Amino acid sequence: MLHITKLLSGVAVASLLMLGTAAAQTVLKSSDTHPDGYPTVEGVKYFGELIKERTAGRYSVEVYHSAQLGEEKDTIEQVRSGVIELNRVSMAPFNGTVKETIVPALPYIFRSEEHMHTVMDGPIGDQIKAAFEPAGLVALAFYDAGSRSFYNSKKPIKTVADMKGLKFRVIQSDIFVDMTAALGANATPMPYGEVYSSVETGVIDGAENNYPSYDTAKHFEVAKYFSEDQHTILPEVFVMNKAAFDKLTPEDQALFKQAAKDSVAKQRELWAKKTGESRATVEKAGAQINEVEKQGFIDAMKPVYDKHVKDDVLKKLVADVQATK
Ligand code: GTR
Repeated sequence: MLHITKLLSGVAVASLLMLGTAAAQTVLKSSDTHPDGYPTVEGVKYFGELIKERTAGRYSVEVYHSAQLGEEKDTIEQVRSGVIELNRVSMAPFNGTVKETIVPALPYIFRSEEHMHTVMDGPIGDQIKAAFEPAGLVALAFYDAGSRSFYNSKKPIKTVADMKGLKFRVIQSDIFVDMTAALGANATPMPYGEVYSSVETGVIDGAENNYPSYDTAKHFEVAKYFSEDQHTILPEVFVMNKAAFDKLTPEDQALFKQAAKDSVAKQRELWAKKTGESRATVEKAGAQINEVEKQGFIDAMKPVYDKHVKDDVLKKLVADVQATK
């Protein structure tokens, strides 16, 4: 080997070595609707660094942020069909296909972010993760997304009565449509990327989201009243195409799961920091933040539970979440 190397020029050796490395590498594609630097994007990048390091470069991840691969619903189809291997999305668009995701999407199901963590880090979270498999996906991790609240261009919402007649964009899930209707307002599900211009042109009065989304998508520029009703504390999900996951060796599968788990701690840390920063940014830019009489909102949710928590599996899950301390 040594004298063969001697026969080849330095350049040829270098390119041979590079070819060798390239052949052994698999780059997994991951999508995210958020811009570079957003906590979910950084969480997945961290996962990528961990698997690269732990597989000695055999696997790495390329994150296509800023909706480069399309709006969330389209990218869900891409990861289910294997066009991309990974995706970080909200769980709300899965409410119609993976019924267990209904539970964390229910308004006011979680008493606090700590309660959500306890539930989703435990056996209930495992049951929800397992429910993704028939949809062709392996749920690798849940990431923080804080709480979602309504914001609009017209006025502060203090009580349920203030919601009357307002038009909101909601995330694409029937639960969110029915929740908004139960509060006396109108809901239009539409892709995230259309929210800004729809509020700007008056097609809708506002939307609902957490502070980092309200900030980074610049929705505060067109809808300055942010009312903290905190209707959901729905975590994000980081998924992998099941066929791609099944192709990994059992050792690599364990390694991917561990890296995903390790990325959760990182993402939560980044999330907490970003939430505070975003709140400060929007306030500085003129957003009017107000507290809401939450009990009225909670009381109005009975029809949503009655309609969506129908079968025994969901009833038990809801009871189990409520019983979790
Ligand atoms: C964000 C979430 C995104 C997307 C967006 C939306 O909070 O992180 O994945 O679902 O909300 O409302 O469409």
